[in-house]
Amino acid sequence: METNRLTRRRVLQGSGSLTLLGLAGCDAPTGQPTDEPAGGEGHSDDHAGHGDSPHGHEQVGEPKATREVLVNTARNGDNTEYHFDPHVTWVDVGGTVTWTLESGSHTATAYHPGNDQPRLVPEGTDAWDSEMLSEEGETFEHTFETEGVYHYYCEPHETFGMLATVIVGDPDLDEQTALQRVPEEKPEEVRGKLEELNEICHSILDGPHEEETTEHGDEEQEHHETETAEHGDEEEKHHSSQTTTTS
Ligand SMILES: [Cu+2]
Repeated sequence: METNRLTRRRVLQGSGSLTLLGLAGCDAPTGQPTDEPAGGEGHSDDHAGHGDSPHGHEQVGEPKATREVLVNTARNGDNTEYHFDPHVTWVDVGGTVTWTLESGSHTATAYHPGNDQPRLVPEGTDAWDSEMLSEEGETFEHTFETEGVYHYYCEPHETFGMLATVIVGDPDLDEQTALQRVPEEKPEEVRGKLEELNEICHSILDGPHEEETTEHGDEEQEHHETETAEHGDEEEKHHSSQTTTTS
């Protein structure tokens, strides 16, 4: 219990700014542009650390028949960042997601036993794997026939937190394999990202006023103050050891 809690806190901290961004974006998926133009801007300034775009969380407001996810490597000063953009995308049952490579070399690979991974996708679904996408504009698509939450990752960059999620239909999150267990054997960066993705799934599907959401918000704040420095270091280490292995 104690350990769990600690992990969870670290995890929340590690991805604090992102989570906030995600939640903020999903808070007002419909009426956000007209209501608070100035406030909105102030908000993103607060989390400038994570860069330019809001990662399209605002667009996740409803399921669609087709969705596109951009896959890229971005330079942010000395750091290299790897992204599925948006991190969480939402399609109808029977809907299709198309991944388009913008830069770098990446895969979109389901957390599925068929890909030698723990199952973080619904039971009874097939394994899918784009294999390496390395030419700009190259695409991979998958059609999702089964309602549920699907976590997936990039093969070369999983351990740097290059993970993302497809939500299909309107699943009951309490019954989703993907949200039931964060695999203990995964490194912290991966577990942290999974926790973050789970939070975003809840914020999208539970609505903004659930008790859960408020509770996490508090934890996160409290937490922010204590460990920021430590995390900063970790991040640096990460990115610099990374730079050599890519592109
Ligand atoms: Cu990648």
